[in-house]
Amino acid sequence: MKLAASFLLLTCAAAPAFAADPDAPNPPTPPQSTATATPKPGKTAKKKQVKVKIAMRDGMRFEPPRFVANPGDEVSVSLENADSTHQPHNFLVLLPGKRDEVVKQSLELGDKGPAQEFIPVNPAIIAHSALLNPEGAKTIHFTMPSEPGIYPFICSMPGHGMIMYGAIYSGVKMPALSEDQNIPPMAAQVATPGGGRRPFAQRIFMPNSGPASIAVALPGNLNYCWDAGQCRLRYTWRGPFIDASAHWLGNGRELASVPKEPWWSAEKGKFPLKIADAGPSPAAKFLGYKIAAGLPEFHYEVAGAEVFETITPAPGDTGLVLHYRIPKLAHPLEFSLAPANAKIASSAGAFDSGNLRLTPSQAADFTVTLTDTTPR
Ligand SMILES: [Cu+2]
Repeated sequence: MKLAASFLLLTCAAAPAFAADPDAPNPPTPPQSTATATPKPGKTAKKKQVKVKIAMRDGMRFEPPRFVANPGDEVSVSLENADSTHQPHNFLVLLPGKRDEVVKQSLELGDKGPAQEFIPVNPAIIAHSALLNPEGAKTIHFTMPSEPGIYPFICSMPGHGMIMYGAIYSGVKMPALSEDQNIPPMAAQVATPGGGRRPFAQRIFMPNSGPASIAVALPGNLNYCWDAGQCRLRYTWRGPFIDASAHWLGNGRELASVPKEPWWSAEKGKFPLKIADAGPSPAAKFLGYKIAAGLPEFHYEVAGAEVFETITPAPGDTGLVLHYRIPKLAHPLEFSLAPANAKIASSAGAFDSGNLRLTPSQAADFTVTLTDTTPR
């Protein structure tokens, strides 16, 4: 008993100190914007400043391909030419809707191009950098115009602007990365772990989950977040996989963002498995996972029993199937899951108001199916 108690204490002490909600130990605000408000000195509020770092990457890409500002903001963009193929690039900010026009005009500069550093004369260019040679770095400053809108930015080197562009969302809502028509399709793919491949598993910081989370894109159109700290499925959503641009660009501790509302989320603080007649279960202990056919099989321990869990899509993408293997169980297993928006069924035993009791031999190999009942 004493051992079990000190283990629990240790588990608690290891939890992050900022966890106001034990189920959401990550900082609650997803990093939607790189904008930082200047603290108000005394009575006068200063203009908001937006500081962004943008790298010019191989394959003629700006990274990140987009950012958020507001009309009137003072914007500084620190540019770095990180293109390992040694191409020079520049950075032009344009008025909304002027991308094609300025790209075409820069192509028409012809022999005059080099002398003008490939920057045409056009009032639609509201700010620009000089040409950045390989490994060059420069910071440019400009003020966002008072009109809200989607302000394109481009590289105007001949042949670059057609694919090397991005967008500033100024006072305009930014769409999900995968649905953004104002950035190159390649840019969205690069910021999606796996580049749109399914199945795909990514260890990453996820919103509304513990710091040790694994996001999984299943074949079809379902995705889920599994919390390795708590050894359980946290939520599942349909549609595009996660957007990791904030994570890749930040210090690596930023949260990925989930583009769609989950159709099912686990109940807070409730672990689904309990070994019956074995007293209160200590916290589940994560033992690792392996990838088989692209899908992770999670391995953990509950009250001395080893559990193997794999999650697959239900036929027709109607929901998720949780496959459990608990090979050496000495006592019956109690299983409970909050239905939320799902209909829950099992391959053995029967759910009685969300609770299932299985004999050790039934628990050796069983599935639980969560069927999505939300209107689609
Ligand atoms: Cu370029």
